[in-house]
Amino acid sequence: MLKRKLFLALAAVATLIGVHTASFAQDNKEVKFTVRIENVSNSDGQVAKDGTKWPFALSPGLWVVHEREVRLYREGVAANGGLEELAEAGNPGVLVKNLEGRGHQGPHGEMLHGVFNTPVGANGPGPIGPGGAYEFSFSAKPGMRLSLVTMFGQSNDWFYAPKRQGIDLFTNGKPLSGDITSSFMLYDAGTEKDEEPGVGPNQAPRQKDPNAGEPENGKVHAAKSSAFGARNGELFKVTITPQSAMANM
Ligand SMILES: [Ca+2]
Ligand SMILES: [Ca+2]
Repeated sequence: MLKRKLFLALAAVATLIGVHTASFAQDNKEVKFTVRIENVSNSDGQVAKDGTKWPFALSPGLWVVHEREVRLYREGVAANGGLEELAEAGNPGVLVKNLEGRGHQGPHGEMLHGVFNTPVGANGPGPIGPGGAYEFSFSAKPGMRLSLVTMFGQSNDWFYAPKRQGIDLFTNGKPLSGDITSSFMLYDAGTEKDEEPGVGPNQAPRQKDPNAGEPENGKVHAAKSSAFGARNGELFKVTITPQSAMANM
């Protein structure tokens, strides 16, 4: 079983590498990066106040590599429909559609985006529970930054994202490499009133429909009241690996 799983994981990575090398091989200034989002939370689960154990999970999400600020969310501003869908239902589909109206070249600068929705080794889209991981790759050149959003599973409307400007992919021309987990913040989309994570009746997988829950009518804000906001490295890990050698192929 384990061997097969590893094979599938390697096959998935090989596919990603193949696609992106073909698309960007002409521009040797670009560096190919691979990002891995891993759920490193305790496989025994998180413990609710009533003793219920529930698994920490992250949803499928959206990544964007951009020159100008991309504004997937703005603190202090009401969430748009796309962010609400991501934060409440773990579905990046509407956010992706919003981005497709913007050109890759133009007033917003160069931009590329994609969805991560299939866990490494899995056959189809789904969230990642303890031990699970998403991976995606892209090519970028100096001046570009990475943004991404993923829902905190079993919350009402929480999501993780880096600061609004995104994460610089280069410093003085040198590509970013290593653990970037601390660059992510936990936000409350302000669209649905919070229940205790993992046990609330209006959270997936318990809610009756994807939009179930009491409206919050609030604005996007840091989920400061939650202890989870300070537990990044214990719950998930994000690493980025540049493969500079590939840019010269
Ligand atoms: Ca909320
Ligand atoms: Ca809900």
